[in-house]
Amino acid sequence: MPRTSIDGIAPGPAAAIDAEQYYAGLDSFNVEPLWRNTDPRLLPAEPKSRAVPHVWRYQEVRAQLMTAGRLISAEEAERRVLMLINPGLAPEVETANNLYAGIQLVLPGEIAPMHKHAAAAFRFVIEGSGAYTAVDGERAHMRPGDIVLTPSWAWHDHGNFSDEPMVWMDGLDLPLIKKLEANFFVNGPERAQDELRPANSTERLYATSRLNPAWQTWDKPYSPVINYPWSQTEQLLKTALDDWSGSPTDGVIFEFTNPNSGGPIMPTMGAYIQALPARMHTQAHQHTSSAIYHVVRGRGRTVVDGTVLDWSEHDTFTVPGWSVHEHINTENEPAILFSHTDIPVLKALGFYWERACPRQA
Ligand code: GTQ
Repeated sequence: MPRTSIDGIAPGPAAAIDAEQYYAGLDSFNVEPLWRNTDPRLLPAEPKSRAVPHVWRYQEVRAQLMTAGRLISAEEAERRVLMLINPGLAPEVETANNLYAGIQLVLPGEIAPMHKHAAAAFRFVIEGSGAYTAVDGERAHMRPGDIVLTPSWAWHDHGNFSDEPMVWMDGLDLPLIKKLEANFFVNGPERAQDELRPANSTERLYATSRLNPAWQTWDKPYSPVINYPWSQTEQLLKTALDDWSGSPTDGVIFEFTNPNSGGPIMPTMGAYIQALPARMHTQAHQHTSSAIYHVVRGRGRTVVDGTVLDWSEHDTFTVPGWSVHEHINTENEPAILFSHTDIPVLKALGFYWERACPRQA
């Protein structure tokens, strides 16, 4: 039988092909040979984040933010925010792989004008009382420790009617939405929204997680709750610490939930509050989700892939995905950490894995 040809090319000995010339020529077709791949992140034995463990010290960031307060108004800036850039991910605006955090300042009398975007956000209040965030026509008052949701495509503006500066941490899913190329943004028709309902009415309506208003219809993929007040969170942590030691890797930890589903506050971000009992040294573990922690109270350290992150009140630090980490409360009082994570994304797609590890310290 005569040998057949492919595409009219008669089969010949492999030696007839000049390999270097072949590889050099592939560029012009925008293709690369998989068998010569040099990107270690393409098919690794296990993931290794480009994000690095890092602490942003509140006293340093706050000083820079207060200088910004003299440099530019909230209105001019639209949002007067110092964005926390992960040194391993710069120049991308990313604090962790899928997560963003920034520290925002609104001075007395200022309004951060109305806008909305597809990216979802929440605010964790650091200092000041008496500012509000208006979300889809309802004002939520902001006190330290409150978490205020401004979900995907919800109108929001912030105003400070008090006589002290308001500082909060913004948490957004921006890096993920950027990667998905699904972000949209629009400025509002006014500086601030008209009030459609009494201030804090949603907070009062969902005052307990066990009684939901049965006449409310809610078909959005995020929590209807605008404000999770610190007064309730703090009380719960206190009483839980009396009775429970919590998880070996995280102490007494609670997830902020969507009361309709019991699931995360938003499809792209989960939010947690945890108390590490006095002197607790947690067991180490790793998980595919990333986390950004904000220190609400206390002092301690977190060991992340051998790097020691020392933290104290109002510092923000990041734990990259799949890094081995353990928390140490160095004080004789409970330490309280707020965190946001991309757990809902990884779980929804079937990529959430976690494993226990030997301690590093
Ligand atoms: O307040 O809407 O820190 O759109 C970054 C992007 C805050 C906000 C940020 C934003 C906002």
